[in-house]
Amino acid sequence: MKNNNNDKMDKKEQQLQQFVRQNEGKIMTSNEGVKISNDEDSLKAGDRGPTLIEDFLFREKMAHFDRERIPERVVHARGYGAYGEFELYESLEELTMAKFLNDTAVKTPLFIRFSQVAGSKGVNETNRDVRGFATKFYTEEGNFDLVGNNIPVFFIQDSIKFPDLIHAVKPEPNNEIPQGQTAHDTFWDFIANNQESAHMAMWIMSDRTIPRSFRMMQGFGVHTFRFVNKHGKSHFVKFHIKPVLGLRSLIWDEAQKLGGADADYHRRDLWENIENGNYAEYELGIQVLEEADEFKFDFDILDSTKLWPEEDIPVRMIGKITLNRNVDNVFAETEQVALHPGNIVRGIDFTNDPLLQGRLFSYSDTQLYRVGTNHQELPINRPVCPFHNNQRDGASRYIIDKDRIAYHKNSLADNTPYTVPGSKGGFVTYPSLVDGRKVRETAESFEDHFSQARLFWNSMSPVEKDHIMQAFSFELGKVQNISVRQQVVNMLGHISTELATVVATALGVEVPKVPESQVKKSSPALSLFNTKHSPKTLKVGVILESGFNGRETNYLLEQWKKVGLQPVIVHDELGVVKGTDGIELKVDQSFLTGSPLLYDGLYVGVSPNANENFLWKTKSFLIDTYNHFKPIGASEAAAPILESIGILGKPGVLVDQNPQTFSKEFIDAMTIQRFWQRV
Ligand code: HDD
Repeated sequence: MKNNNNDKMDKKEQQLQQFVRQNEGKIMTSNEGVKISNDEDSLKAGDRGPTLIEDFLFREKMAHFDRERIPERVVHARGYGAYGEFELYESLEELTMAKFLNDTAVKTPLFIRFSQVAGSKGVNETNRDVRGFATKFYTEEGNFDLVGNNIPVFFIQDSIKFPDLIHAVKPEPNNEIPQGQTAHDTFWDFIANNQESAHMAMWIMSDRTIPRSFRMMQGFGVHTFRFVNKHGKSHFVKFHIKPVLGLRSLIWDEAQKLGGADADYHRRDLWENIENGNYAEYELGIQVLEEADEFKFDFDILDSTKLWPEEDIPVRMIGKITLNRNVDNVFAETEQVALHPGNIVRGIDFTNDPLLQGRLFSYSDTQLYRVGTNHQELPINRPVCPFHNNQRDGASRYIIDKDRIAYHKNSLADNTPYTVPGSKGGFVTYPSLVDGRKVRETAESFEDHFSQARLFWNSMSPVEKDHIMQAFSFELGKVQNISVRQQVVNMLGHISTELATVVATALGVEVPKVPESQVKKSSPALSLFNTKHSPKTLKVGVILESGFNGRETNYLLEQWKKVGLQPVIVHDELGVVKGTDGIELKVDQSFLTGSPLLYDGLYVGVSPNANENFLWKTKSFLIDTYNHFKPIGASEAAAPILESIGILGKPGVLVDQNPQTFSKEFIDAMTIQRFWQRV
């Protein structure tokens, strides 16, 4: 929601306001300010004659249009963002001198861009893919960017392999197929031949890669970072972001079909909810490790293919993130935002993680190419604190530096802008000890690729395991090369014989005879089933025929809205639907514009006497909802319809015999969301 009151705006919003322009109600001019009298006819020699090159208004308009696009991001091209704030629960002074993590009175403005890794800018949003979760904190000491994903580990250990990974996952170059998907030969060939990916492969084949909403997924900083306190003491830290609504995912059949029903499913969900005041809320958490404990684990803490089990190193919640404001212009803000893991502030520092080290080069490099030399000056990117230095010029320089002196050290400007020591707020790199010969090698401690993949497998519920097996069977089933299929299944054999056997059978390849990991441990925190859920903002499709029970339906709708459910009234035509008791409801979607895929549950207020077409549509909505394991509610009159398709009395299918108890039971069913017992 937008603030119009300047006093209520945070620092970032105030800064952005200086650049916002409103065109409505204004005279049209050229970019040079010349008032335009006709914007529909180019200047021609005679009304049927050729256009004259003299037409400076045509030339300006067309040349600008010709340059409207900038290169899409080489990965994470499709994304969507929003502004918000971070509030700290308690001072972390003992761990870090970063001011935004010390002072609970400070609310830090931020911007988050969610994204999909593999697809291009127009890819549909429910494809199976890792989601980017990238946050720019506009702190009073400069910008801190946490450029993470919704998965805590990564495919590779050394960033020199990143171009190879991306070449393998992107559409195959000879035919540019498939778009934004991993279900093809080159991707799985890469995985099989770079077995450090085994752990990540398990995550991407889980339901994590088909989230229900950006508002219902986790974020992870992935790498091990450092916190440094004012005494110069360092701790290792991993960042976590947990959604207040709990974690929810789509199921595969739904995700595939949703691509057709609404290719903008995730951005629409975020945009609409923020517009309606249902702000997206998360908690920021950290796992903290003493420097002395660096070598205490059976994995290397510098290896980005490994997580720190939360049961061993608990996540401490340190503050709340709220996304509460949509952008004004997606290009100016979301497209031009330049995120970079190298943007850190005093009190936070890097580690030697070889994946992080390479990222520190790649992001600033890509922004220089994609957005330009002066990308940091753009409104979305500039910090909210003062910034001064001797960097000058470059394409599209915006700031006018009026000083004569643009070098350091100088005497003519009294050696300003001046540097400040660490004790006065200057950034000082943590003096970690580095020694060793220059080598192109992987550390031995990075060599175990299967233990945590097995830990992940052990931590899944039976339903999640089933989904993983189906996902591998689907993806590898799309792989044409039999040897690649076999190689991946062989790799899976090292993780779990059960998994490899099921997938091998589905694919018609050999069950591998390789020793499986002996890890028995599990980490309950990794299962999607172990998070707290809320019914808030879930959508209930409410199919109503004319003459529906007005008073009862109104009562149900009110009860549901009270807990934050969002009813969507569905009828065969748009307009209004009339019920008994003089009650009329506005129809939100017709059978044509709506879809059972778009609702988290369905209620039908339809009697078997409805016309044939209405009944047929109602049944098809019911069948899809049922097959996707989602809650179904029905008025008493509708019970025979449920019976006619064989779902009456099945788990999560409720009939309204008493509106008070039914409304509550339906809310509970919505909170549970999926009734896996149906199969
Ligand atoms: Fe990356 C974008 C996340 C490894 C190189 N990455 C990008 C974005 C996210 C991530 C969320 C989108 C930012 C936005 O919304 O603008 N990337 C990750 C994570 C990684 C990771 C969590 C592993 C822990 N990335 C990674 C490596 C490299 C890159 C190893 C190369 C050395 N990533 C890029 C990039 C992108 C990018 C090419 C493309 C567009 C951009 O940076 O701004 O530089």
